[in-house]
Amino acid sequence: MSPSAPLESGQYHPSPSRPRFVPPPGAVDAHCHVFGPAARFPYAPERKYTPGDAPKEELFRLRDFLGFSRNVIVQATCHGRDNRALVDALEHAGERARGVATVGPDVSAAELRSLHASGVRGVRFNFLKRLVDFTPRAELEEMARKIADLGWHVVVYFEMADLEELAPFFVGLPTPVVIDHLGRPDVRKGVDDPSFARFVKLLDEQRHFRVKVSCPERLSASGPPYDDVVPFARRLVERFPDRVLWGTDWPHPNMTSHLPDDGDLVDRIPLIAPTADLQQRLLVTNPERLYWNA
Ligand code: 0GY
Repeated sequence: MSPSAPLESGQYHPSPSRPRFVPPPGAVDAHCHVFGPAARFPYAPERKYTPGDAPKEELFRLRDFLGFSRNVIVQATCHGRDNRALVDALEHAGERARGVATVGPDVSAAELRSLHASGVRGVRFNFLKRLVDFTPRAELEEMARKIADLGWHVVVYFEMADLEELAPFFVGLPTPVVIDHLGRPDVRKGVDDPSFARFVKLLDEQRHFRVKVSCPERLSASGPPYDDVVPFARRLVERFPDRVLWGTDWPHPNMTSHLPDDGDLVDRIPLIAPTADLQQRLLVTNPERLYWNA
C-alpha cells in the first residue's frame, strides 16, 4: 500500500504488509480512528496529545487493502467532544461505517438524533488519566441515560488495575457496555493471573458486556508479533464467542516503541479465533448486531 501523501508524523505504518489471512465477506474493523486533517477539523484545545493527521481517505484505503468491508470509527480524545471529523468520515462511508462519539451531559436530543442519522451507535467513556481529565460519574450516568433509548451502547476504556473500582459503575449502566482493548491486562502476569480471572468472571456475570480483542501492540511486553497477548485474546474469543469484537486501532495514537504493521495485526486473527465459525462471529456477526442492526 502506498499512502497518497508522505507521512510527516511517523504515526502510522506507511506500507503495511498484505495479510495472508483473508477476512470473511462483510468483515468489520471495529476500532479505528480518523484524525483531522487539522486544517479542516482542528484538534481539541483540551487534548493530551496532538497526532499527525490520519484522514478518512487513508482509513478507507487501509480497509480495502486489508480485505475488510466496514469500519467502526471511534472518536479519539484528541478531538474532544467535537465529532465533526468522525461525522464527515461516516457520511462519506455510508453503510460501510458506523461510529462511536464523545458527547457531554448537556447533549440535546436533536444532537443525538443527528449523530444517529450519521451512523453513530455509541458513546465512549475514557478513564485513562494520561488521555482525559476526570468526568464526574453523575455526568456519565446522565449521558448513558440519554443514549439508552436510542439503542446505543457505552464503550469504556480503562486500565485493568482500575477495574475493581469501576466495575460497579459499569454494571449499573442502562446500556450494553463494550470494553476496549481486552480490558488492558498486564500481560506479564500471564493469562491465569487473578486480575484477568476477575475480568473474565465479570464478563460471565454481565451478559450485556462485550469486549474488543484489540490492541496487542499496546499490551505486549515482548513486542511484534505480540505472541504474549494471544492467550488473553483467545481465552475471551473461545469463552464469549458472541460478545467479542476485533479492530486494528489504526492509526495507533501514542505508540512510541514502534509503528504497528496492520497486515501483521490481521494475521494474528486466526491465532485468537482459530475456526472459520469463530472468525465469522468475531468479524461479522457480532459487530453487525451491535452497529448495523441497532
Ligand atoms: C486507542 C488508544 C489510545 C488513544 C485513545 O481516544 C484516544 O485518544 O483511545 C491510547 O493512547 O491508548 O484506542 O486509540
